[in-house]
Amino acid sequence: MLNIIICGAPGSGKGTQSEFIVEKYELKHLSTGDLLRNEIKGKTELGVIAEGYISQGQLVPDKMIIDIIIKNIDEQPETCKGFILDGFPRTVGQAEALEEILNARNKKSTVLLDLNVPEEELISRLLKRGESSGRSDDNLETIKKRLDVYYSQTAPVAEYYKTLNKYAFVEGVGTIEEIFDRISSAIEANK
Ligand code: B4P
Repeated sequence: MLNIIICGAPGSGKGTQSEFIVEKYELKHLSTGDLLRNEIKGKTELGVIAEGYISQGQLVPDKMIIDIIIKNIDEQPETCKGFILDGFPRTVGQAEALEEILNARNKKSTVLLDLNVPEEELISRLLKRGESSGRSDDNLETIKKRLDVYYSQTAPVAEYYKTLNKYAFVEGVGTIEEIFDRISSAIEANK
């Protein structure tokens, strides 16, 4: 079973690359960003709470996200070949919880892919996406807040996976195909 974590700053291409990983390795895609946006779209109680955090560029509380992940992992059939965890874990608390959740189910994380992209490129990609995405967080002010949150709360997750010897640096600039080739090599080297 492959349980791949894809990590990186906002706009680093996590969602874009996850689609290719899903296709090649037949994994179940769990994007916490997409799951939250579905809740917001459905105007659920959880969605209303999440929207307040997301539109301010903040992370939603760990407990809320961990509950969503547990539900989605437990919903998968026995035949599931594994997961691509896109945008989760985003804090060390979430990372510790993930490892416990997987251990309790006799599963293991495979590797964390750390997509690295310079800040100017991230901002330009997200502003471009904002022209059509309709997302409340794709504007310059909120993008800057999201980057601050990433450096202070999410970057330590990569350090945590280095201590577990499950870390792969991925250069995130280039064509989508070039980056996917680097990702495939990192997965092959760690599976
Ligand atoms: P996410 O949905 O995870 O969004 P993201 O970080 O903005 O996007 P991603 O990196 O996937 O970028 P994409 O591939 O689309 O999170 C949104 C919010 O939800 C968070 O800020 C937070 O509030 C909340 N949240 C989510 N998970 C949470 C958690 N675990 N805990 C707490 N809160 C959580 O790429 C961006 C753009 O770049 C696209 O337009 C794409 O076309 C372009 N692009 C991609 N690759 C490219 C390339 N190689 N070259 C040029 N452009 C490229």
